[in-house]
Amino acid sequence: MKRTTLAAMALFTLSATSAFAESVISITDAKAFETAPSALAGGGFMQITNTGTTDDRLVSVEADFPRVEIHTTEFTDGVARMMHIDGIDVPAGETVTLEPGALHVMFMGLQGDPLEEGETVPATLIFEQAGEVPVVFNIVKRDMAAHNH
Ligand SMILES: [Cu+2]
Repeated sequence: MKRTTLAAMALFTLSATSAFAESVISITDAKAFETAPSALAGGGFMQITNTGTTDDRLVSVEADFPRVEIHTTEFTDGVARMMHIDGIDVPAGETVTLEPGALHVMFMGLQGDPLEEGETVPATLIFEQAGEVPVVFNIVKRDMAAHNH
């Protein structure tokens, strides 16, 4: 088993729901873009790194919205279309990036309660191996390069 930092191990020990102590997931740059008042959904983005030696898979995301899904984006004739997927593989030793126009978390059912810059969205990522991994998405100003969300 690959050793990680003491801090990470200590955090992991505190996470009673984790099924396998070898699996270490770290999340960086978790963010969501502000949404228009009429938006029905907003996208969540982050980098997921698996520093362990066991392949893992993000299978669901829980947050305080009517529905939260994992989406990918497919382009057909230059038109982006989002598709609901079952999960995202995070192989051992690799980093998977969720970004606009690609894989993302979709916070759904925003009607009348848009994501606003400066707010945060606490969420729980559920992994097959690592179990529950808490994360906080920072809501930031919309990046024009990220226009399809
Ligand atoms: Cu989506």
